Amino acid sequence: MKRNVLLILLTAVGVNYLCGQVTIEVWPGDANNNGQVNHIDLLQIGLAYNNFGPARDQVYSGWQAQTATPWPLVLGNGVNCAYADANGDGLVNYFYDAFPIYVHYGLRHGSETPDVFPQGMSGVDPPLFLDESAMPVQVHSGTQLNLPLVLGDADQPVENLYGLAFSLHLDPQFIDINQVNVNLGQTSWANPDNDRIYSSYSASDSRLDVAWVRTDHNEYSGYGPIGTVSIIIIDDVVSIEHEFHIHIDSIQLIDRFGNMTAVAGDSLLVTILPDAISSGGEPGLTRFRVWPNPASDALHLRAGSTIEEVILYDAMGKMAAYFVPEKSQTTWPLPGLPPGLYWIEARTRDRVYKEKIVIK
Ligand SMILES: [Ca+2]
Ligand SMILES: [Ca+2]
Repeated sequence: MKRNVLLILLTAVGVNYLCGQVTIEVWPGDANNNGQVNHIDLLQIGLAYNNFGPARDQVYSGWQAQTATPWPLVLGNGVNCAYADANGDGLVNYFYDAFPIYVHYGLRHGSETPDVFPQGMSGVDPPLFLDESAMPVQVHSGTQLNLPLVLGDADQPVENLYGLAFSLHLDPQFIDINQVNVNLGQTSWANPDNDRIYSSYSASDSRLDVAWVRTDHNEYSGYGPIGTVSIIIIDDVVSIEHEFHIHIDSIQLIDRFGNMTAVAGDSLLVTILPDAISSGGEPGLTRFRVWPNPASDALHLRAGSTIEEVILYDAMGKMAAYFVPEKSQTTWPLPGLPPGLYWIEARTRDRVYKEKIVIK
């Protein structure tokens, strides 16, 4: 009778007790086991990084519960490290455990415990904002904005930074979210030693979820730029002035134990000026297209003019493949590449296009 009560209790908290052995259910990608896969799970991978425990006997790549033995280490936020081991090999690292976050992004299981985003106050808490001073004097259709992403300032510096997640909201009328490049790989006060992983996920056509986290269990304090957000205004002919905002909200900043600090979000106004003289081009004709996405063995490419070279970078910015099409439309038979997230960079005579691609 006592055992039955124990079984019911343990099942209720997501732990099973079978044949004398405690087991848990790992859903690949839901690293913090809150019932939903999203960018916050990348923070959990950073918290659990390089920890190890029992490997799983059977590993499935699909979205289903996988029975696992709990690991000895439970993190400061109360989550067992085994949940971060998406591929079940007994070690938490980037290449095999972060990719399931992409594949299963947004999926849910069981009852969800929503992720927490402490609301920060401007002037009281450290800010997170795009540096408006880097905005070009004039913004037109086709203009590329390279905006430094700044965390903290001299009045409100950040203490004990280990990981950061936030959402970027953009207007799909003016921005193609698949062409937004968030680069958080640069050396900075938060990343003096390139010991970080980061990712951005298109949650919808107007929302990009971004996560950045260290992996060495060391925290940093300070303030200033931590990366760059590159945005291209859609290359359609614009005949009247438009305005739109880029918002940053839903921020979660953690220390190396997973404790949170409130951060104040921000909103940046962008004004698109009318094109002086229409070139007579068809709207959208000059945009770069790449398909299918996800891809497996080949990519089709098309641009408004001759594509001089194409480079594939892996998610950490390392070159993975190179191709010289010298045509405006072509098919690129891909070399064998590990499944994962890549950036494709295509260069024409006067433009550089960048877009996210998943190779499966
Ligand atoms: Ca989760
Ligand atoms: Ca693993």
